[in-house]
Amino acid sequence: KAITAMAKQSVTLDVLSYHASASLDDAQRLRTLRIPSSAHFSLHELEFDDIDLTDDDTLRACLRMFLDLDFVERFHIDYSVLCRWLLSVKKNYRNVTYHNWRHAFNVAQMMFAILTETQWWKIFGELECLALIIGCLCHDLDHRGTNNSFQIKASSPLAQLYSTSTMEHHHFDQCLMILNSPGNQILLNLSSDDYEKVVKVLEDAILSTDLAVYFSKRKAFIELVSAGATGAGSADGAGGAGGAGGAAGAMSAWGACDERRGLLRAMLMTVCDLAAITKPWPVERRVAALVAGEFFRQGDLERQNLNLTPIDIMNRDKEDELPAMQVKFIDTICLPIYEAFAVLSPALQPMLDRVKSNRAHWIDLSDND
Ligand code: 5BB
Ligand code: ZN
Repeated sequence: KAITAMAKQSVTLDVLSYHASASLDDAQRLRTLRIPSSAHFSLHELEFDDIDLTDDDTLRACLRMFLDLDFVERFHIDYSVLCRWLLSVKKNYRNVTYHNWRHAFNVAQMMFAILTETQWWKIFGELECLALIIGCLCHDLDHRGTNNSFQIKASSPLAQLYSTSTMEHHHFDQCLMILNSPGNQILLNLSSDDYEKVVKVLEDAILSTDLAVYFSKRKAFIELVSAGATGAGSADGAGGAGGAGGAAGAMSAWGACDERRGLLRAMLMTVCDLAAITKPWPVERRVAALVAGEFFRQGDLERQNLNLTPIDIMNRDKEDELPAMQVKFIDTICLPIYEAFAVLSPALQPMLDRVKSNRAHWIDLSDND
């Protein structure tokens, strides 16, 4: 539906006007906290679980990631500003069941673990790594627990502003607003050239978390991965002695080409966003219940407010079918991408193994009733 320029402007103002920065006092308190090592928080582990961390711990863990990736030194980030920015990011997540601060934190931890355990941080370089970590922390900002199709069906102001990737555009807007808020400007000391590069990679990264974008890029990505595995993309890896050398050689083909590296970054965002499916079974079972809770709440809203019958995944009456839905989710969305990533790095094979073992658990649960 087309709307007039003036109506669009008023929608824009309406959507973009709300923004809350964290207080200086809270930032000063965080600034004085001791920051334990990454090992203390298990930040390098692919099977990381945030369950035992307090909210303060999650903030300290984020500071640890920024320090260990050398962002604070390299980009001359004012530590007090970083503390305030982190608190503002956290504050701009809502108390929804799944798409909350904890989810964003877990996605960032997974990005940190993958970048460090595969050594891919060398392929992306500091600037893109900074954008990826900021992107993970901000990729679901101000999520309302409802998806893009709900925004369209409810003709929400957000849907009037953006007709595709509705929520993802909003997450990016929120991200930029916080980055531009006085006292929160962690990118202030970058050259204008570097600033523009980070923001472009950041936009790409956040928009890539739309499942529709993932589907549009997946085929090209998987083809490139298989081509590399059979030698077509590994001409520069010819001198590599042994498997590890060959793998590093094959990866340098991704690093050398802007387009391929962009594709890798986009797929990496999805891999981190969906990583709950790669966690040990007790974690996966717990998180799946949170996802289901949020879906069911959207279904309730559709019934109450829009007078619609929700689709099965959002219909509380179909709760029994949850295990079967998870199997379908794994087969159609998850397995192909984690298979490709296990080919790219043997360090990521454990993620694929756990997707398969979680699949067996969900099959078990769907059979036995
Ligand atoms: C996913 C795409 N969606 C538009 C329609 C439903 N499907 S699904 O059939 O693959 C599906 C996925 C059905 C049920 C699901 O959860 C029931 C508890 C899920 C599912 N989605 N399960 C999960 O464990 C997770 Br994690 C997710 C991801 C939820 C966020 C969706 C955003 C995707 C961004 C790439
Ligand atoms: Zn997400």
